[in-house]
Amino acid sequence: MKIGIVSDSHGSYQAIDSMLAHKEAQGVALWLFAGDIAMDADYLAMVTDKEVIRVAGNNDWPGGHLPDYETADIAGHTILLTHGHLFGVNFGLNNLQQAALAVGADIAVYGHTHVAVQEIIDNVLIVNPGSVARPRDAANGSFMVMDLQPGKSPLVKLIRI
Ligand SMILES: [Mn+2]
Repeated sequence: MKIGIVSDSHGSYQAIDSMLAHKEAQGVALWLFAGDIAMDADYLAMVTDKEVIRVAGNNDWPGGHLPDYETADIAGHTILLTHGHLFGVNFGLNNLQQAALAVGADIAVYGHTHVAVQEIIDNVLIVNPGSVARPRDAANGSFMVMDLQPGKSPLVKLIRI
């Protein structure tokens, strides 16, 4: 199953449109939105007609209607989705990795830093798709697609829009 992962669009529907127009976004069956901001996730769900699993970012406070964490069981894998600020991701990924283990997740997805990351720490795959609108690691925004198959390691691709 091909899933899309996006974060930190910060109000740019244009960035979301550019992402959706990319050939790598074709065939995505489900989206994960790692926060900042909630209305953008609503927009993504509206224009794609796909399920968008979403969490709140630090800029969705106060008044956000979204949870701080979600877990999703997809194609034999368990994913912990969270924005990351509550786990201090600017200072390291250990807290996030521990949280994933605590909920039985083999994959953790976060955002917040606007820097794309793909790393395996003690059997937990940790990914950050970067920011689709305000990247801090390159000139162009980014998102990820992940192919999930039962019993196989996830295949992750970082895409620049
Ligand atoms: Mn943030």
